[in-house]
Amino acid sequence: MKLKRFSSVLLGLSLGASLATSAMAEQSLQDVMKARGLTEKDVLSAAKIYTPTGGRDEYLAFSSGGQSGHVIVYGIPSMRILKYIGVFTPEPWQGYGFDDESKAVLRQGGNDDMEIQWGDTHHPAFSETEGEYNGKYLFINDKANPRIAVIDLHDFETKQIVGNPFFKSTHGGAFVTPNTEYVMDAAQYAAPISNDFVPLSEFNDKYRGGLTYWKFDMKKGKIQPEKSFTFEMPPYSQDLSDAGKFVSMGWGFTNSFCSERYVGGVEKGRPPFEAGCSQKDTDFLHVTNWQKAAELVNSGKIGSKVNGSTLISIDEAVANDLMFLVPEPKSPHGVDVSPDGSHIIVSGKLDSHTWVYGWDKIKNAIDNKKFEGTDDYGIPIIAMKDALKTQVQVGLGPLHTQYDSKECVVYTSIYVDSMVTKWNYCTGKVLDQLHIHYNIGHLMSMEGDSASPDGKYLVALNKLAIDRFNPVGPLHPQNHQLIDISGDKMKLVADMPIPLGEPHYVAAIKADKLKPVVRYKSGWDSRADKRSPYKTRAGREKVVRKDGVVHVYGTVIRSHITPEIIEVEEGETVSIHLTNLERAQDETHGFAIYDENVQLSIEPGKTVSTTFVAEKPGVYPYYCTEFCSALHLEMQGYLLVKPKGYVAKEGKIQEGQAYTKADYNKQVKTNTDTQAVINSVVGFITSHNYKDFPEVVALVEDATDQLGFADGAKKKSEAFAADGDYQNATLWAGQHWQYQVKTADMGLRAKTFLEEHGAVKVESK
Ligand code: K7E
Ligand code: CUA
Repeated sequence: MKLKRFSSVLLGLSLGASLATSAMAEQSLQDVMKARGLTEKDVLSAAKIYTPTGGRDEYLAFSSGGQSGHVIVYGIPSMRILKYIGVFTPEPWQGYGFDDESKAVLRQGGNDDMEIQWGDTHHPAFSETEGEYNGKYLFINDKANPRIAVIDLHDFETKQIVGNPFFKSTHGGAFVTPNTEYVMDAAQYAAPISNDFVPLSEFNDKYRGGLTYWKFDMKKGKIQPEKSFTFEMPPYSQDLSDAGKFVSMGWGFTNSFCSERYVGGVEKGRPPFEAGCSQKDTDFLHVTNWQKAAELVNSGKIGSKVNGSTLISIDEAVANDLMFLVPEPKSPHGVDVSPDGSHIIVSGKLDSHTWVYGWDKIKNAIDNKKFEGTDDYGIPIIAMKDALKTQVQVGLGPLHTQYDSKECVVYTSIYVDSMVTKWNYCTGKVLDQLHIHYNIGHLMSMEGDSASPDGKYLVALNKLAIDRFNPVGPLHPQNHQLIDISGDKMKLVADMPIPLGEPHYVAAIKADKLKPVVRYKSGWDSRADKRSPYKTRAGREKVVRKDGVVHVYGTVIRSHITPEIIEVEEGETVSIHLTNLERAQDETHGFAIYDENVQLSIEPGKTVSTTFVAEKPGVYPYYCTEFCSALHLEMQGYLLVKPKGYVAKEGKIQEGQAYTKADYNKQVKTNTDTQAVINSVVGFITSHNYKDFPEVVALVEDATDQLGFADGAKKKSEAFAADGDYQNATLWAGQHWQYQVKTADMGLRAKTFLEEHGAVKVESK
């Protein structure tokens, strides 16, 4: 009976295609267009992004998740969301912030008094080698609780969070230098560098902005706070940053939007911040020489330890020619360095022009000490005319600029006018304008921040969606609009709602640059990226009481958790360590316990831990939370928390069924028949060139493991049968069959893969 069902799965593989054609499928393209009211233009747009089942995207976009504290990964052009990566916020699906290992990551960079449970993520940035995205790491900042996180792209997990020792907010991050020597992160709202109370009357003297250059070690994949340094800056409300490259290598650019140093107080009848911060016609672009600063810091010539970290004072920066100011348009937002490092484009939110600076001009002024004066803090100011190349009228409220693959061609987001302006910064000509919906913030072209942008597509990150989607209440999703920029004219192609906070920025990388793993080395602590001391192998599961903690060394594999019963006493601290023994792709198991706030994600190879105090006596079922197999629901167990001093009464566990010799024989017959099916699948695989397909090799390895377990169960059942214990003999024979089914399941997946990928027959050896 069981075998029949199983063979029909095999048969179904070859039959499926010829069955059932629905009424919908018989319609012509014209019929569908008519029924859905689509124009030819719509259908063309659809064809540009439609990705047939199994198809892959050319680019992967990593979007800030805004207030969610996550990163959102989606494909371009399909605009299909692939993953949310937990970064500053717990994310239960991934067990992030629930297992002990990730709790440790999440606590990094926080403040000691309170565990911060969220982040205001703004700007993701890829690690670079010679200005090109290398596909290794992604950085993202938290504006609210000034932190930077490092995400490892080999498994898409957050590995490190560092907190800024000086600032009370950071917006101008993350931006990387061309070889990821440093990750830039600028302050936003000025605050005292000391962590104590300072009255606002001392704003000019004691409140400070700044810019941190976080040292990054590409080999270790870690930011090194002890080798990082921070520029003290005037309280000008520093905003975005960008790093110079090639001709401007070694320099960084950071703008500011309130060089008025205004302090509001609307409740006291004072004009509000917005009025006081937009009075001057210009603000200041800060130009910093990080390469020279690093040399001076490393040789101990400048910098002092403040709050446990290196701070370069304004005076030191000025004395060593490390910091300069350039006037920039009123209330600027974005600063974007051209791919060759020769130009810097800044847009002022309250100016309809973008300003194009020439690095050659700025450098010339610096080299010749040609300044128009200094600010109140003694920082040299380069005159506008000595830095500026041109100003181009692009529309009202320009914010951010992205570079195209075509020389001198750029795209600027126009917030107030809700459009994208395509223009040429060499000729100063506007080339095209496209209306978007609505109020665009950032925009992003493919590999747009690298030394060689690909162009092709542009994504508009719109702040308001208003009427674009089905209404879902007063809080609307954001709208990412995909624009085809391959031709002369921009073409709006698709809308994608983003319902997870306000994503400020996105970065997109060529998908083939990423080579994420499908499984971990066995017993891997993925959060710290090292072998876990709690790694457990099949058959070595154990419970150890040590230093007042009950350590449970367990394993998970389709479809059981070992151990299935955990007994502790009330008040004991329990630390459960689980290793996923699977090698198959996409065979994750979850682990949840009633009423203990426990949810783990255990991907193949991973070892994770959860530690809690079993406070109340009671019965706590636990189970696997990923539908991993046909017997997923049976992947369960009990944590029994016994009252203090509890003495067990006599008596065995009562089973609901009794099995006989006939039951045993029936199960053995089923197993023999199943083995024949497995053998035929194995025959198919081994008679083909399966070794040319790494995916299949992995499946075969996994199937072999399962078959090994099957053997173990078979031996146990035979031993019990020999003793005449048909209860245990039948149950172990049933377990033998379970392992066989899993083996066959993987065998079939391998067979299907080979058939679909044109495997060829080989001579058997
Ligand atoms: Cu919203 Cu770059 Cu934080 Cu502009 S930022 S829009
Ligand atoms: Cu493992 Cu469900």
